[in-house]
Amino acid sequence: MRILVLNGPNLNLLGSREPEIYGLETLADIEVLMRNQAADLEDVELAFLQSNHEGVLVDAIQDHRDWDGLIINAGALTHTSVAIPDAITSVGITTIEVHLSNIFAREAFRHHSYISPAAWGMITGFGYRGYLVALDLLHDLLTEEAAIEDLDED
Ligand code: CA2
Repeated sequence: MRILVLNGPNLNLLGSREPEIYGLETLADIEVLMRNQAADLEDVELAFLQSNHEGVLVDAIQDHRDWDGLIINAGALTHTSVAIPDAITSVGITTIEVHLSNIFAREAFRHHSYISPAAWGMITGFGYRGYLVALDLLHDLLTEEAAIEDLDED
């Protein structure tokens, strides 16, 4: 089971600024935690990418079109990008949207996500823990999807 983890603009700054909003963990810390969890799940391969550029994120989604799942925190592009949800929908990858902060408890412009309609669901407001919950959920969901496909083949 191959899962791509994408992080958008400014998330490379995690751990260095605004810890009261985004927590103390760096993106590298989150990657280590997710890789440890993936090792426990045994059948999961992870790839990580952070970019400040919308097109790089779109390219990454297209390049991983054969992968099984996507965990994405598109950062501020969540509230502006049409190209990212279009890419997700085009490749048909099972997706969970994650936000460190609770976007609904913040400024009104953060309440709307263009990513959500293309995603299976959203986890928002639990800091780095959201990424770990997303990995668990995606693993569960993809395992279930594979079992249903097996049944359909019988
Ligand atoms: O809560 C989230 O995860 C967000 O996706 C983070 C975005 C924000 O624009 C979204 O509304 C919600 C911002 C990421 C900026 O990350 C920083 C991390 C540390 C220091 C400064 C910015």
